[in-house]
Amino acid sequence: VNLGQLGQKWKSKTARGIISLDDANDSVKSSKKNVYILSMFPYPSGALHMGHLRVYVISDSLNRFYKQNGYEVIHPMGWDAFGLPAENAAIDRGIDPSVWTKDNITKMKTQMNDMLANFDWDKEIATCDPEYYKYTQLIFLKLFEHGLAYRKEAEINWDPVDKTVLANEQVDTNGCSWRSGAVVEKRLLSQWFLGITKFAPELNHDLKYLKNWPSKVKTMQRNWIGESHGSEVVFKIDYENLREIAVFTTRAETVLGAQYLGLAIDHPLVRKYAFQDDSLREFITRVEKSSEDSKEGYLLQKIKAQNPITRCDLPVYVAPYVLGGYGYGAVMGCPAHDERDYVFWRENQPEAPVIPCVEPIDKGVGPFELPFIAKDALMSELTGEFRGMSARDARIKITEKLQRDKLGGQKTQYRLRDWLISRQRYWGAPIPIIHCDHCGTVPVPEKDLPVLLPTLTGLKSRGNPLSKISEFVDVNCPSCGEPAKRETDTMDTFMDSSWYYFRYLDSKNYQLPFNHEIASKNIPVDLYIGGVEHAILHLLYSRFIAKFLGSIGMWNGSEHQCEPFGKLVTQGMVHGQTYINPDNGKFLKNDELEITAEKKVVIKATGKQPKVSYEKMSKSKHNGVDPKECIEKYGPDATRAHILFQAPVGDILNWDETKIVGIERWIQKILNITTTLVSKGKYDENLKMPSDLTDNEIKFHNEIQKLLQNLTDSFKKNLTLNTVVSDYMKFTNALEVAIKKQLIGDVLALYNLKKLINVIYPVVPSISEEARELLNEGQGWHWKSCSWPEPEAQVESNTMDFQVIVNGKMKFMHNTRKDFLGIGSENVIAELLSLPQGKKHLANKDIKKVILKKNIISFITCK
Ligand code: ANZ
Ligand code: ZN
Repeated sequence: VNLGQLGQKWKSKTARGIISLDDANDSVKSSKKNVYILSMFPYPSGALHMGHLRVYVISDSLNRFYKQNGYEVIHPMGWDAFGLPAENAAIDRGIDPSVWTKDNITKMKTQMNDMLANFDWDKEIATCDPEYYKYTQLIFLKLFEHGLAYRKEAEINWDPVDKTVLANEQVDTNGCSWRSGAVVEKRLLSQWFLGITKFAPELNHDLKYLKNWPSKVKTMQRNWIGESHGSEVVFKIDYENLREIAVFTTRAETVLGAQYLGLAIDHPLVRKYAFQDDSLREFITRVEKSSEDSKEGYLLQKIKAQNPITRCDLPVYVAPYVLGGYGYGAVMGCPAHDERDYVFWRENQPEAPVIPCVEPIDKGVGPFELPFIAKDALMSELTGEFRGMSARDARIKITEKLQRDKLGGQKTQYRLRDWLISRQRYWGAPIPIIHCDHCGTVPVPEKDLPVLLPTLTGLKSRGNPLSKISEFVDVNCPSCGEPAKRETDTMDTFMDSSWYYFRYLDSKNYQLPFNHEIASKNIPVDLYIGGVEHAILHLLYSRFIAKFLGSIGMWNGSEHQCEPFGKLVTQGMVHGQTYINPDNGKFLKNDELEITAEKKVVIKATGKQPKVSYEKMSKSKHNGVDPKECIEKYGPDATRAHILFQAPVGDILNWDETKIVGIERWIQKILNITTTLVSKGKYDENLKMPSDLTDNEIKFHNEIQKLLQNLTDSFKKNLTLNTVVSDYMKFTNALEVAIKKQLIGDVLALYNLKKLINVIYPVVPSISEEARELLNEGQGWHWKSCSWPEPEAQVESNTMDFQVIVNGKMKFMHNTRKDFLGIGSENVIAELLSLPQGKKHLANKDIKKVILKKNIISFITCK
């Protein structure tokens, strides 16, 4: 058969879903439970790539499995449709980004149908659809209302050619834009932020409830949030109207050895000082420009900081290694106990001593090496009342004292920063804010949502066209009615994708983003499948928004601490076969290679063999594979089975098409078995398992039940979808052999063929349907039920294996009826002697003793 054509034949039916489940028995139907299976929605670039194919094969197989098991499956699909590529394509081609996007959506939907992915298209959403972004804007307004959306000056990466803000990841190591190549400038701009840091404690602690997330992903989230337990220490100063500098430390006990304070270059005090100090301004400019880690500091002559414990005065430096965005942007420098502080102090105060305040527990007499950074230490003799105390105890005591003196106390710090969502771009959800000279920042009233993106007939230039469209910008203030200006920034597309799984559940709701009850019933999503590249940002933003929406009562997730995703599966990447020229290390194209008569791949030009490896698919490596071509060539079923079979879902998949023949052979076998059985005669559609089974039939039956149990577990518990395919093959082979060798009767064969046809449905749906049709046509049946075959009880055999032991050595096994030993030793010996093995070991032997016990027949003989 031509598998490509077969896929086409069944496409419309199997892609639409389970065609036969309605015929499943009523007990299944009445006990329907919900399960929400979600795969990360794609950016509508126009074509599916192998990563998409892999993730949707996984989610669709599970979707079909759960449907067969009587679940009400929620399996939606949509489009993460805002973003830069649409805008750039529109500029290059002079078309509206929405037109380009809609076009691509149509193309990709066709491809999803071609791969037989069965999505609930009635739930479909596109984030660029006004009916969707209306609610993205509403969520923004809710955040604003709760003080979680605010505008602040921030230093951003500005691309002067593309006229846009760039994310840090879009600036290369030379400080140039990845797209335009221009040298990126730092600019201070007013930007919108979301207060995700307010949720940092929950985002960190609730990770412990995510038992079904890969621990790797949880670790990445934990590191990103970066919770750190320590102390705040306040140093008194007297500079103009400023009275104190606070620092964050995880080593409060080292306050006794603090020798200076270090401030980040954007610390407010430094900015203030720089107003009156030209050389500080020069220093700052120099440091900002240089890409190296500068060790040079700048002493603020006019400031002294008082140590809150020792009351000594300390010098204050501007120290470029101190990060502006962490803690208080200030450190207490302890050269004796911190590597960076040590380096800084040596550089800036080469003559000054380095004074330790803690020492090794097993110090001995001699000096010890500095910096001494172990946390497990004793307070040195210089520390007065703390002397001899463990560093840990001193840390607690000192923090308590600071707290009493109102000069600090316990403090938990997070590395996580607030989320910058402003984009100076057209193709995104407009931020629903109006700037009024009289009223300030005014939210757009909910009734006026959505703030529609104006349609553009032709985007000509890069940058944000919104600011140039006066119909968009010039509005009246909703509060005082005076002329005002609309905000022209649009939102980061991560904002669109932070709540889409709520909207799927209620995508036709035109009053609310989603209904409270529906969301509370179905979220957390039972199974979320997607790429590990989203392990940090997308998942963190989604968790934040879900928790926020929970906190304002939009849904109730109390049992799950308002977590959006119950189980997370991160699928591995698909790597392509890459050929490298051993002479020059260049990646070879297909047409630079040929296959020899011995079926070896060689380089045309040199006849040499290329180096073969598997690498991430990319244009430059000429190793990309197009899912579309694959599906046309091998059909959707073989492609799906191949993808699952090649690697466990979480592993890298090395795409090797030569291995697909194995899958094709297996599929062919199923269809052959079906035709063979059809030719054997006509049977009743509702055939039951025969009651008197022969030994061979019992063995066969029991083997199949084991496979069915494995298959059920693989789908439900372990998600080992690669072993699903190998178990399918085992099932098929067992059936084929049993029929060929006539080990089982036709009724039992047909009975199990029906199971096989149903059990393969999740992975190869159109093959399942084809075999069903062959069977129905051949037998004149109307068999439609597609429900999952539960494993049946094992049947106990009438026979068993006996070990035959001669003089303590196991010689052979004998399979015979269970009551064999009851017939007496004479008869046992007689039966054994009738076997070739028995003759070999027992004939002409003088048997002294026979022991019959359980499954053992033991002989003692004379030589
Ligand atoms: C004094 C000290 C002594 C420190 C010592 C360490 C060792 P984590 O665990 O990452 O939270 N620190 C605080 N704010 C900083 C900033 N804005 N930029 C750079 N470094 C900063 O690290 C906390 C430690 O990092 C703090 O503890 C502080 O140095 C430094 F023997 O304070 B420590
Ligand atoms: Zn106003």
